[in-house]
Amino acid sequence: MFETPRSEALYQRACKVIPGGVNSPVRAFKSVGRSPLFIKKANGSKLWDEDGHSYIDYVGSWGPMILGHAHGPIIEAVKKAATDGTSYGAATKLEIEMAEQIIKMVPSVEMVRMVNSGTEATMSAIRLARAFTSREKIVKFAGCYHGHADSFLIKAGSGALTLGVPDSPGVTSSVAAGTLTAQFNHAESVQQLMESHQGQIAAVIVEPVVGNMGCIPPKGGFLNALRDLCNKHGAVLIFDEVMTGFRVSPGGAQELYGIKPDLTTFGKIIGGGLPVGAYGGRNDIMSMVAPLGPMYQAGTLSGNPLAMAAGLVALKTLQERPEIYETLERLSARLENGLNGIIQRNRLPLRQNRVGSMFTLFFTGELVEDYDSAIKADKERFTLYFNAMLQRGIYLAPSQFEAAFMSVAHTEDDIDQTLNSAESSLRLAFDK
Ligand code: KE4
Repeated sequence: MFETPRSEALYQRACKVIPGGVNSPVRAFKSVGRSPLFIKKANGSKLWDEDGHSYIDYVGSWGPMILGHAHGPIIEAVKKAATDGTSYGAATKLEIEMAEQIIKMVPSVEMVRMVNSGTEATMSAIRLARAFTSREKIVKFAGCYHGHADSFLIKAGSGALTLGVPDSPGVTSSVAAGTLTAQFNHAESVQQLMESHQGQIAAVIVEPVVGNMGCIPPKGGFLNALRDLCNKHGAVLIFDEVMTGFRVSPGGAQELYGIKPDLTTFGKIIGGGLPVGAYGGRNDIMSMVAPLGPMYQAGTLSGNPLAMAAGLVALKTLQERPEIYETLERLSARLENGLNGIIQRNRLPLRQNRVGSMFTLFFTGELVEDYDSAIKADKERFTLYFNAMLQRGIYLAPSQFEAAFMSVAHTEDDIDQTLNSAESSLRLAFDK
C-alpha cells in the first residue's frame, strides 16, 4: 500500500504557517486530488520523499535540473564559492563571466542583466519594452505563463490555469487593460490586435515553445509571423525562454527555430538550481536600463556569487558538451516511442507533444496546438494516471498543463521502468 504519513503530517504542520502549506501553488498537488509529497533529497534522476519512497523525477524542479539533481561539479562550485562569502551586494568578476557566457551562447543578447527569478526577468523586460517604445500595451498569449507579475496574470497558464482562475484577484483593472491576449499558433490574432491598437503596443511576449499549457510547439511560420508583425508595427519581440533557454538547444528556442527576438528572458537552467533569472537583448534597448539609462530595475541578490557559480558551471557544461543534447534527444525519443507503442496497443485517446527534452502526454485524442485544444484534455483521467504513476515510483508534474523534463542523469533503465509503469497506469486510468 502506498502510504505517505510523514508527508501528510508535514503538510498539516505547513498549512498552519504557510499559505496552502507550500511556497508555490502548483506544488500543493491541488489539481491531482491528493496532499503534496514533501521531498527529503534528490540525486541524478531520482527524488526521495520524507517517507522513504524513491521516484524517477520528470519535473526536475520545473526545468533547472537538465544535468540531474546534485550534479557534482555544481555542488562543488557552490561549496567553494560559499567559503568566500555568500553575497556582497557589490560587483564581482563572476557576474562578468556569466554575462559573457550567456552572450556567447545566445547571439541575439548583446547585453544582459541578472535578476533572481523568471518573474523578475519578464516583469523587467516588459517595463523595458514600454520604456523603449513609450507605449503602454503588451500582447501575451492565452495559456502562456510568464511568472506572477500583475501584467501577466491575465488568462495565465500553468498554476493559474490549473487552479481554474485565469484572472487573479488583486490585479487592477487598469493593469489588466494594458495586457491584450492573443492565441498561440494563430498569428492573425496578433495582427488583429496590432491593427486595432495602432502605435499602442510596446511588446509581444511569447513562450517560443509553450510549456505552461503543457508542451505546445510553434507551428511552421508562427514565430516568423510574430517577428514580421513586430517589425512592421514597431513593437519589441520578447522570447520568454525561462523554460526553453539552454533546454531545447544550447542557444534555446531562438537557435532551434532561427528567429532573432529583440529581448530574451531566462530562468531555471541559468541558475543550475539556484535562484537566477536574466533579461537581455539588443544594445539599443538594454542601454535604457539603469544606471546606464533611465529605466529603473534593481535587486539586492542579483548576480550573487553562489548563484553565479552554480549557473556558470551549468551553462559552461552545456556549451562545452553539446553531445548532452544528443543524449537528451535519445532518451526523450525512447520514452515517446515507448508511449506511442502503448497508445497504439491499447487504442488510447492520448496525444504527445515534444520538443527535445520537454514534453507532455495530453489526455485527448485531438491534436494539441493551441489553448482551445489544450483545455479539452481530460483532467480526471490525467489525475488517475498521475496518482497511479506516483504509486509506481514515477514523479510527474502534478498538473496536465505542465511540461515534463528529461535530464542527462536519466538512464535507459529509468525509461523502461517508466514505460512499464505507464502501461499499467494508463490501463487503470481508462478502465482497460
Ligand atoms: P519563476 O518566477 O517561477 O522563476 O519563473 C516564472 C516563469 C516565467 N516564464 C516561464 C515560461 C515559466 O515557465 C515560468 C515558471 N514556470 C513554472 C512552471 N510552469 C514554475 C513552477 C511554479 O510556479 O512553481
